Amino acid sequence: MPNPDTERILALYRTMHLIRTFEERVGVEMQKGNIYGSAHQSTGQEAVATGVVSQLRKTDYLFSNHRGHGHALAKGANPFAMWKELFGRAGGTCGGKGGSMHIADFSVGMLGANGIVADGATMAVGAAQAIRLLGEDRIVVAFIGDGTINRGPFSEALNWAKVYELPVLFVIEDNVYASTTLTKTVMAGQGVVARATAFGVPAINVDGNDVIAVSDVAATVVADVRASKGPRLLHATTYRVRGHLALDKMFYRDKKEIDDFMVHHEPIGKCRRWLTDHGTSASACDTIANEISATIERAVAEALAAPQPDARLAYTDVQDRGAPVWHG
Ligand SMILES: Cc1ncc(C[n+]2csc(CCOP(=O)(O)OP(=O)(O)O)c2C)c(N)n1
Ligand SMILES: [Mg+2]
Repeated sequence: MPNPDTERILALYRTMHLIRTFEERVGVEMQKGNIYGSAHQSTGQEAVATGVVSQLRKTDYLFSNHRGHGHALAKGANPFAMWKELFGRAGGTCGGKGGSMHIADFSVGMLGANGIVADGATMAVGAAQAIRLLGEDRIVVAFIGDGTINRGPFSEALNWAKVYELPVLFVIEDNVYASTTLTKTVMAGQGVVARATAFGVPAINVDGNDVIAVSDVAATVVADVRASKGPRLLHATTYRVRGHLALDKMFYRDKKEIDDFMVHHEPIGKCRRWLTDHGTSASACDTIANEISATIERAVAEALAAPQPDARLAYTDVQDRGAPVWHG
């Protein structure tokens, strides 16, 4: 008899593949000089975005950070438009004017990546406050890096979210590094969960390399937030396989660390093992991977062939149109 969970796990497997294939191609296109600005890959971290977002509704809001491609893809952003954005082309998610660190797609609740470390946390709290004031039936999730929790706005966000018991889930995507620094060497106290608990925010650890575990734990915390029980924090431990930026040569770490992760903890292989152990054929898994490779191939080709944005649109979609006067 087929395992009742198989369809659900196959969907998680597909999303992780989409993110991995997208991110690995980012490295290739960066080397070729096709991507404007910087781009940060989330290779190795796919189970966190995939597992958490699997418990969200399209109408829920998501805030990302500088490493945001996976979050956007998991939330349903269109990879064709995302590639156009990375290449600075018309038809990109932000009209080709934002680039990797500003990908947003309001139609699926993806309210934006952003390059200012920790500001996703405070913006998420603002959105949660708006939801409360408007009486809307949705929640907010903010993906935050392990290094980011040492910035002041993170504490401010936790405090405000708890004081007003706002519908926000903070997901700490702990990939061990903050740029080139081992985060644990610059972090005081007893860790992420203890820090959240100090603010009265219930928090829980999860193996962020196990997409089924992330999805299952997220089901509980998302349900709590949805039931107006106030903010929650999920600390997902994972690993950043690539450098901080796509061009980072990673001189600050031993490559053995990466090999160890790929052999023992890598999330897509782990999920594939679950599937094949529970009756899915290897060829069915390969078909998913091949379909996704073909999609990314087409998306990249289409984006490279797309025109540059119309120069006359340079001052549209910006908050301040440049007039040197105060509009107070
Ligand atoms: C306010 C601010 N300070 C510094 C930076 C430079 N910076 C970009 S990413 C980063 C490290 C973030 O580490 P972490 O939160 O662990 O996220 P990860 O890159 O590992 O996903 C830093 C210091 C920034 N973008 N914004
Ligand atoms: Mg980190």
